[in-house]
Amino acid sequence: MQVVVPIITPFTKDGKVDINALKDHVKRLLELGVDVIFLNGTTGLGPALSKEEKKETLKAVYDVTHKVIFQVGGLNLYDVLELVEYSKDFDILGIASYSPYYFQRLPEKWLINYFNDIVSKSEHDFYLYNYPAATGYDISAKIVGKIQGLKGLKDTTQDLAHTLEYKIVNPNLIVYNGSDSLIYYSLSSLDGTVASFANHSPHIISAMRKMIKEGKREEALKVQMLINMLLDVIRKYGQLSATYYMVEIMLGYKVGYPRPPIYPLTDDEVKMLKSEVEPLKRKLDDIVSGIY
Ligand code: ELE
Repeated sequence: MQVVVPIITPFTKDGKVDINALKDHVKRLLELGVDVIFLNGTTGLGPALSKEEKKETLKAVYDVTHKVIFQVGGLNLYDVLELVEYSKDFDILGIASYSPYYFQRLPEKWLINYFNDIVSKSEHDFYLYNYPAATGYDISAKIVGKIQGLKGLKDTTQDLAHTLEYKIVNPNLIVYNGSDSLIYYSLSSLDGTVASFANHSPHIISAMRKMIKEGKREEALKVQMLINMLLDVIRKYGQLSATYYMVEIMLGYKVGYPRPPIYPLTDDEVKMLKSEVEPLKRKLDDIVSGIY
């Protein structure tokens, strides 16, 4: 029942990675029950980071914890393999990659080659990040069987049956679902959740995990429903940007800014976000207080 956070990448106002903010954020999330840091994912704006920035984030986070999955994917395999090589100096849990994206109608064989090329060069365990809505490719359970030496997989779809299929085909795979709206189900029936929500509400997910462990299913589901209501609010403001501001609203500290084209929210938007979140936050606080 692991809680994995696809961590945001904090930037300064002028668009540089804010290393100290990143390290502080990691420390805080670990204290609040997060088990693993997934670096350079979607929420971390992975596709918008340079190769050098990806190295920089690994180095920074590694100072705080070794419980890291380092996402290396990209559209230039030579850059990807450079990051794989770079990761060898770090004693981390594993590396990960999404599919090559943007270019459509790539033959399935090329997608398999891409992942096999990464696995064959890596000394670390490999986790596949399947996010069909973003990449245009669904690396299904059937295709995954053709990739050698896979340790685990993060499936970002709203379809739990799709995610479970990987477990059916290979019970030894570590399988996570990456949708915030399915955290309860991922914790209950998979190896855990990769939740962008854990950036600002790790204590709420930790409390939910405890409820599930203690058999308090109805209470845990109530938390999931409130999370879904909160997601509806957050998404109106642009989830990738709003997540930064949610950290201050939920946890009380600032984590820097997103970087355009993920634009920062205006002061008015932050105020509105806060006022819409507050009533739901109070309800969640009531349910989880004392539990975590
Ligand atoms: C999810 C995204 C998906 C989390 C990452 C993640 O950021 O790397 O809104 O469900 O499509 O993939 O947060 O967001 P939705 O693993």
